[in-house]
Amino acid sequence: MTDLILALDVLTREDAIEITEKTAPYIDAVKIGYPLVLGAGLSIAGELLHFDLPLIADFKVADIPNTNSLIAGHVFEAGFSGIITHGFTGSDSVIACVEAAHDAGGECYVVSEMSHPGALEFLSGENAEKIAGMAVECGADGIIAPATRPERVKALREIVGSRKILSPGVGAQGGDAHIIAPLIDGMIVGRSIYSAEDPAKEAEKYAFIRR
Ligand code: OMP
Repeated sequence: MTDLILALDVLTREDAIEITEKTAPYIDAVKIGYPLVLGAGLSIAGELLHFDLPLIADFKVADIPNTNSLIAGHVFEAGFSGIITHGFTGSDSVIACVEAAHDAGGECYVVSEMSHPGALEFLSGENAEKIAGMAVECGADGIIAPATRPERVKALREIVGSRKILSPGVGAQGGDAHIIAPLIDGMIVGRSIYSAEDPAKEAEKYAFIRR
């Protein structure tokens, strides 16, 4: 069974509420980040909590430990239950996010390998494997790994064991839900759901991964 995580990268409060309301029966969590928070304000998190779904903050936090702690503090105070942080900043920065998450009873996921083509320049291969290993050592709850490269997800699974793997890249970026879902714990899908004419119907198409 794999969770379906809606990447809600819409730009207004109205669109965010409408799409979450329509898709809520078919999804397991909502991930929001800069596009929506810069458009609608951090208070959108409190509004989305009414749908009773876990909220993941995708700010890909990438700063010094103190700044990471301050950012993560805001995130968990706003009601999120998970945070996505970058890992290339090093273990002290990652630990700052992990500690803030765990203090709040939440989870921290570390970006290990990204899904877009440019990731192959820096955030892939040996670097990604080093980051995944470090994420485990730092006590992170999981990693982000690319649905666009299932063979890489398999390699990273060898490193993270039973920690969660959340994977974006299905749909608009070309990843195949049938291939990736059995390998991961959470499938992150954005545009193919929220840009669809009928987002609920589109989300329901992924019901097979949740069984
Ligand atoms: P769609 O491509 O529209 O399905 O959205 C994918 C979502 O996952 C977006 O919110 C991206 O910011 C995010 N994402 C990636 O696409 N690739 C990554 O490597 C990492 C993330 C992420 O951390 O969520």
